[in-house]
Amino acid sequence: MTRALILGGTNDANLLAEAIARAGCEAIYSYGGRTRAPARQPLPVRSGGFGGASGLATYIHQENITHVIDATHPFAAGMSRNAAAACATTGTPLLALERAPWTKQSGDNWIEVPDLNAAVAALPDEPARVFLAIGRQHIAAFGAKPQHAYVLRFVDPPDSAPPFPQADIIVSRGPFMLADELETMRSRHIEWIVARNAGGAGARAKIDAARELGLPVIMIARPQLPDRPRTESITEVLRWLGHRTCLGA
Ligand code: 3Y8
Ligand code: NAP
Repeated sequence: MTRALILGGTNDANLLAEAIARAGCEAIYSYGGRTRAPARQPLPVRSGGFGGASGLATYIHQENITHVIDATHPFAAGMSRNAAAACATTGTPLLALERAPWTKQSGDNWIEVPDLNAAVAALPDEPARVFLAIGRQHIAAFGAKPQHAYVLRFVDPPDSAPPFPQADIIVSRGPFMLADELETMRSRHIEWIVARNAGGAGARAKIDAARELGLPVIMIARPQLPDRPRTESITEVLRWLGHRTCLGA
């Protein structure tokens, strides 16, 4: 009998949960517990860390998990690495539901950088108005350039002041629409955008808005993830789960 664990926390994971619930497969949706009011799911939900790869391996045994789907965000590298390790030690089938990275299109003005520190270095020295659309966990590095006026976007209200004097915080979860991104950038006179290459549709509107406004985007490349089977297709995940068996057929 199939019993899947979905490592979630993304738009794609939410769509997968709907499809799995419709197919009648037994599954548990897992959040890392990062946000105060995560999206509701049509499946049983658990929240919070497992306690490293070994904790996840224990969870797999205790919960009789037969399949693990890594549908986390491409920058959730720690979770993905732990999932690969735990599935290897327990011999549990693992499949990543992973969206393709965004690719530069004509009209895009991207400065592609390998990591966060390179993104800070790529900002100009003269003061500018910068849209930091990278959440709140990794903004400390921008304290190295306090001369800029930053516009930040968080899922939940901040619990501490950002490490630079000029910070205007938008509290909003995705997915984001082009018209709203254009309005945000125009009304706040944004000159630079910093983004992670999340891929997918839920946060690409800022990239399209930057192209329309001719604004430079400092695009942070994805971290290296372990080699594991991957797909972009929810149908493929259902086939991989053998969803006929989920219905006990
Ligand atoms: C808790 C689940 C949906 C899902 C929405 C997608 C789209 C918006 C792209 C911008 C970029 C950012 C951030 C982002 C994206 C979707 C999707 C996606 C980027 C939720 C969610 C959880 C999180 C965690 C949160 C991080 C933060 C990152 C905001 C739910 C809404 C900036 C990543 O406050 C915190 O501690 C938040 C932390 C990890 C990155 C960071 O370092 O701050 N996501 N995002 C998941 C969990 O607990 O397991 O609350 O319902 C999911 C979504 N995030 O409803 O359609 O691609 O799927 N999320 C980045 O790309 O840089 C937003 O603002 O333009
Ligand atoms: P991370 O750095 O890769 O993981 C750090 C630790 O958080 C993991 O080792 C694990 O703790 C726990 N964790 C992460 N995701 C989990 C999940 N889905 N279920 C259970 N535990 C989880 O994670 P992150 O980048 O902070 O992302 C956390 C969550 O937010 C993920 O669900 C991810 O899909 C979502 N998200 C992240 C981003 C992003 O930019 N990173 C963007 C959108 C959504 P233990 O080691 O204790 O097991």
